[in-house]
Amino acid sequence: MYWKPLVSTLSIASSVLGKILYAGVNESGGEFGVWSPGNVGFGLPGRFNVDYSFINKTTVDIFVDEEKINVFRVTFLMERMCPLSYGLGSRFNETYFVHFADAVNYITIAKDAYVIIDPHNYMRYNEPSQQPFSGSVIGNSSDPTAATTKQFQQFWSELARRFVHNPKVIFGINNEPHDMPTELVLENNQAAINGIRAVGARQLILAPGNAWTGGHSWTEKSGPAGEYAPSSEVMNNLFDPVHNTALDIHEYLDIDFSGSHDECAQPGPSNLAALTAWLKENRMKAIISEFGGGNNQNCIDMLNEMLEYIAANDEYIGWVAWAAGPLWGTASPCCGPSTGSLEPGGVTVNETPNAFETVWPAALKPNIPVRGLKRSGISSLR
Ligand SMILES: *[C@@H]1O[C@H](CO)[C@@H](O)[C@H](O)[C@H]1NC(C)=O
Ligand SMILES: *[C@@H]1O[C@H](CO)[C@@H](O)[C@H](O)[C@H]1NC(C)=O
Ligand SMILES: *[C@@H]1O[C@H](CO)[C@@H](O)[C@H](O)[C@H]1NC(C)=O
Ligand SMILES: CC(=O)N[C@H]1CO[C@H](CO)[C@@H](O)[C@@H]1O
Repeated sequence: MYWKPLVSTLSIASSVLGKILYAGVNESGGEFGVWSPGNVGFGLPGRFNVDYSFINKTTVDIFVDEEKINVFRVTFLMERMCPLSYGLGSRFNETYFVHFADAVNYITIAKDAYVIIDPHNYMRYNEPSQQPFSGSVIGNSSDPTAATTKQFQQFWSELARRFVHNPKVIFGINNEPHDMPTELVLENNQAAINGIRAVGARQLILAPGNAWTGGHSWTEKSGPAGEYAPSSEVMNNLFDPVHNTALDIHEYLDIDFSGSHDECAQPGPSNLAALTAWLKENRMKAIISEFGGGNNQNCIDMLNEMLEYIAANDEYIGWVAWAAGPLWGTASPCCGPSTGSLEPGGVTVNETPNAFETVWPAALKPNIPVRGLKRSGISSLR
């Protein structure tokens, strides 16, 4: 419905300005407050602005008006959107949905930026108390408590139907699937795409791979015994009837790619090279929707190096740093305790300036192609 073929002058302009269409931050918080090993159901449904929250509108204003970014990835928890008593599917908790939609509408309508809708669930549902490892893998037919792939499709149909008239949303299918058959990641991704397209929604979709959707391991097997196929063997079978699906890639620069260490040891360009070649070969695009490095000169250099690499390779259409969000406080969502979050106005545990005042101006802001970013029209690959 919002599909418009791009006129040729636009494509010329964008090739002059570079291909990075989206640049921004994660807004993490909607999935908070459920961690409690052995205490199933802890934090559900949760209290808005106490256990969970989506955005601080003042900091969204700062990011859009002063920092000139054009995209936010807004996380939520599927067990809150679809309470366990309803099951995964088309029946939502309308209270939770209204708070989530308020965040999405603020960013997309009031601020005219894009939002990546992110069910932060690791392709699992029903038991988030030890995420990312707890919960039943969606579509696991040997697990009677698992939600089915069909239910996941119904969930996505309903979510897309509610945003079908909002051209500035982007549908992120799920955060970081891992330790499951890669063919099942594909099957669930395809079900989500089918569900979204079935209601007439034509906006950009982001599909994750297996193994935490890591860019560096895209062409490698995963699982404790290497039993799961590389994402590269499987994800080129995705089919989108409107050709508006990109891959959703995460890439942290620390030793084990987890984003939990201060030091950076994994260079973006060489670690992404195999993925880049695969994307080129398969004529696909990707967005780096989570990445980060600590508050130190080596990480700042390596972040700049990765973002320059992303800008130089047309296979990448954007990046979204991890993470801002209203509930981090002095906690550090990425890269060691002394780094802090990207939330404007915050400090670290040591009461020193957080990453918004250190890493952001040194390594992220300089890489925002302010004039080249997509500012209008339906979310798309180009
Ligand atoms: C829906 O969400 C609200 C707000 O978190 C909560 O108070 C309410 O109990 C939830 N309802 C169900 C059925 O989970
Ligand atoms: C699927 O469920 C079975 C039975 O609960 C379990 O043994 C298996 O590990 C599950 N598979 C995955 C990928 O989680
Ligand atoms: C929202 O952000 C502003 C600017 O950093 C800050 O002054 C305010 O306290 C924040 N509000 C909440 C509820 O965290
Ligand atoms: C790198 C990092 O800290 N990632 C964490 C971000 O927050 C989610 C929960 O919202 C964690 O699961 C990730 O590990």
